[in-house]
Amino acid sequence: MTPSEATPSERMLLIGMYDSPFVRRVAIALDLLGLPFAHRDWSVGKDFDRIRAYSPLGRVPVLAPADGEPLAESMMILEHLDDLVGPERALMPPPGAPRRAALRILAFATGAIEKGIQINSEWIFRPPDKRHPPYVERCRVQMRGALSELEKICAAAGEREWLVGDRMSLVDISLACFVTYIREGVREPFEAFPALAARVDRCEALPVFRRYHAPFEPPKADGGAA
Ligand SMILES: N[C@@H](CCC(=O)N[C@@H](CS)C(=O)NCC(=O)O)C(=O)O
Repeated sequence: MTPSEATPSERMLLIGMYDSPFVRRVAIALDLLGLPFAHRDWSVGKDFDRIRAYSPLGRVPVLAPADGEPLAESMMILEHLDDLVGPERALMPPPGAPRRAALRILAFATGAIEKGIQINSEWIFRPPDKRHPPYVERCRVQMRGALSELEKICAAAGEREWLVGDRMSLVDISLACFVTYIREGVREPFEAFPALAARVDRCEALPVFRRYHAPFEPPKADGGAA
């Protein structure tokens, strides 16, 4: 059976809204790999309990296969997707130098997005009198440090179409999803990172990235709205 022949009940279920950069990179990977999936755009605010029924961790993305335990953590989900399609089509570059290069870039991109999410969590989840500006500032310094390294990597890559290897990999997908969240959701100015911004803009113009883009909508800490 090819993926496109899967019936709705045989499809994987992806849980989480596309304004999450982690959910988004999984959706783009599923699409690029031709793996059909059903989607529930549940919010970590108002749909917290529904999400926890699939993953006690209560975070998104969650990927529930048609016939097994749900998986959480986007990187582990993505590794599972690579296993499903096999090494020829996998989105992570093969072991050796290409994978090491990919892991290095992914480490900085992941660090930057984690710091961006921590900056946002401070105002989303904490009341004003419980916020600690020095902590937010520290996160911002760390996020900008990682972005500066990514800028150097993109400047060195110049006009090369993809960052690692000769086709789009998880590196390009993750970089675009994470940087777009930092620009739109954390509102970080990007004048200092022109090569990074230009590379991300090129990816974001592709139809598959447009299909899974949603404007950032902060969840309500009390579960009230988004
Ligand atoms: N390392 C996780 C991060 C997932 C994550 O932080 N998801 C956010 C949405 S962008 C979330 O569920 N936040 C709610 C919470 O942590 O309470 C992954 O890669 O899946």
